[in-house]
Formats: sequence, structure tokens, C-alpha cells
Amino acid sequence: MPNETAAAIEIQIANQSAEKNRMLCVMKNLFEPCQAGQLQLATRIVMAPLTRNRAPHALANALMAEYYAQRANPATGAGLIITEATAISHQGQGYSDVPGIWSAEQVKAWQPVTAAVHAQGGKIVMQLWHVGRISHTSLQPNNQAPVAPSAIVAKSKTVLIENGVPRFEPTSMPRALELTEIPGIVADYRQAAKNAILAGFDGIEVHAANGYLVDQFLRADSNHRQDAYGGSIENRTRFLKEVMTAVTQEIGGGRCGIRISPVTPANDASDASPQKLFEHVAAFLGPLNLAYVHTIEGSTGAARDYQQGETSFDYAALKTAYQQAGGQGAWMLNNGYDSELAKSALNQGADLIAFGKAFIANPDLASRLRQNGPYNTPERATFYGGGEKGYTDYPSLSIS
Ligand code: 8OZ
Repeated sequence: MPNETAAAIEIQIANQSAEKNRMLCVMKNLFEPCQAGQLQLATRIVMAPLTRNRAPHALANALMAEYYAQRANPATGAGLIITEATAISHQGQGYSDVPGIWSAEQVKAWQPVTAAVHAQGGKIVMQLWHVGRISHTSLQPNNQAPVAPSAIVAKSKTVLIENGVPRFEPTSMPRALELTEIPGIVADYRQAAKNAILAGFDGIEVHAANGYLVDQFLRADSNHRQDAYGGSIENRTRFLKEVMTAVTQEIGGGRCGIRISPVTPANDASDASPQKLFEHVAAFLGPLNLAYVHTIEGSTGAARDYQQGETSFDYAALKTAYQQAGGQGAWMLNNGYDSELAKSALNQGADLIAFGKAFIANPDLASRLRQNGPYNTPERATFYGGGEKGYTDYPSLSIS
């Protein structure tokens, strides 16, 4: 082989190996640390918020502490746990036996949960929830109608539990919120964020997804208001902006996240042009110095390629809108992720991946992801309500 050719090949090999090293350096994996605002996370594996209806009287309890602690060690479980959706007020309740965070008693009830998670070296944020119209009169103060941006009933169901037996029940007809009531609800979010910190949480996530109150304001089909909170995109996003401003002022942006679901049809959420709407939301979020933005892709818990309106949603453009507005928070994605899909999302710019049902059935999900399974199968019959069965009794690898 002439010397020149040998030299050329050597250079080529050297270049290839430099490229490989560079790729290895920039390739993200699920098992490495991630700084999300003020949250120092040991891994990129997040436990998604999961409603489990095991908090009678809206109070957290010892069984819940055990459930979260089982999933809290980042070496085997989650780098970050997001709690089940937690009501900011009695009016914000829409399901039987879901927890709250509006009273001193509720704050106290959550403290053993956060302590148990921290004892495992874990991190936990609380998801703050107002269901709006996705409720039932039997769950509301004085059995009144639930509240919503407009008096439009959702084609949706809620979970009611009687004598320990869960059943799905159509949601009740809501009444439209008076303009004068809105500041009170924003104040409830602010207080809930403060309470979450008092309860020992590392931060909060505002639930702005899945057709609940914030999402009801965002979408044209559930918001027919003719005042400053309805009509234009600017107006429909006003409530979200006020809520996010309040919570970030109260506890600092670096301890706050937000969950959105731009195209989900969950709970009758519907809007003909989600792209413009959510890019506007993302641009607003940019300067808030958030810990993270959590996006559900497609239809919550179902098809990832679901779309609303005529065109498929451009998630890359959503991220660009956020970053161009100065957003530096971690970019968290969710919906139907497995190990391969997670790897590819991380290498296309995601920072954190939230796993839902997989965490119900696999307390040691990180261990299983690391060795590529096997995975326990989640049992739907025990998702909502009940006790230990289907909650704290899924086996870990070491004891299975
Ligand atoms: C399932 C059952 C009840 C509530 C959500 C909070 O979809 C929920 C929820 C999910 O975000």
C-alpha cells in the first residue's frame, strides 16, 4: 500500500474515532444526572403523575408513603417523582379519594410521604390540580355545580367510589365562573404551592393538561367567554399566565414545572388550532426560569400520533418557541415511552422522560430499564381505588 494511502486511511480512522467519542459525549442516556432548575436529579427517569384514588378524606396516608418510597431511590426507581394530581381546593376536586393540599391537616398528612421519599435519596414534586368541569356535584362544596370557564358540560366521566367500589359516572353540568371569582382561584394555586413546600416537596408542577381547568380556559371549544379570559389566544391563555406567575413568584421558578398536552382529546379537550395556542404558551413560559416543561405527546395514555385540527402537531417547533423566548428548563416528554423510544427522544433534545403505567407495575423501573426488562404488567382493575393490591404489591427484581 502506498504510504500516502496508508496515511489517508489513518486520518480517516482517527476522524471516525473522534466522531465516535464526540457522539458518546453528547449522547444522553436515561441513567445520568440532570439539573432541572433548582432540582438536581440523579437520573432522567421521571415517574409521571398517576391518579390512584387511595386518599380517603383527601388526606395522604402511610400506604401512599410506602408506594412512593418504593419508587423513590434513583438507583432503582425514579430520578424525580411527580405526585398524583392533588386538589388545590375543595372546589378543585373531581374524583373520589384523591388527595388535597389546601388545609393544614393535608400539609401534615403529606409530610411523612416527602420524608419517606427523601430517606431513599429521591426527589418529589407535587402536581397541583383544579379539575374545573371534570367533577360531580356529589364531590363539590354543598353539592353545588362544578365551575368552568363556560357552562358547557364535558363529554367525560369521573370516578366515584362507594363502599370501596369504583364506578365511572358522567361529569355534572358546570356553571361559568364569574369574573370576580378568578383571582380567588389563582390565589388558591399560590397557597397550594406554598403548602407543598411546607409539606416538604422539592417543588410543584401545575397540571395544565388533560382537559382540566387550565386546559379548559386554553381551548376554544370549552371556553366561550366574552371577557378578558375568552376569545383570542391572548385571552384564553390569561388564566394559565396568572397561575404560573403566582406560583413562580411564591416559591421561585426553579422549583416549578408545568404539564401540557397540546393535542389530547382527554376529558373532551378540543381546539381546532393547538399549534399557535401552545407556541404562545411556550413563549410565555420561556422567561419564567422554570425547572421543566412536561409535554404529553398525542392522546394521553393512547396514540402518540393523535392530532387535533388539520395538521400534525410540531413538537420541535414548540420547544423552539420555548427556547427562543429564553426557556432553559428541562424538556420532559411523556406518553408510551419504552427504553428505545426514550433513547431516541433524549438524543433528539429531550432532557427527561416520564413513565406512567410502567411505574405502576414496576417500582424498580430503572433497574429493569437498565437490563432491558423483564417488566411486570400493570393491572387496570386496581388503578383507581382499593388498597395494597395493585398498589404496593408489585414485585421488584430482587424479590421476585
Ligand atoms: C386518570 C383518572 C383520573 C384522573 C389526568 C389526573 O388525566 C388525571 C386522571 C387520570 O391527568
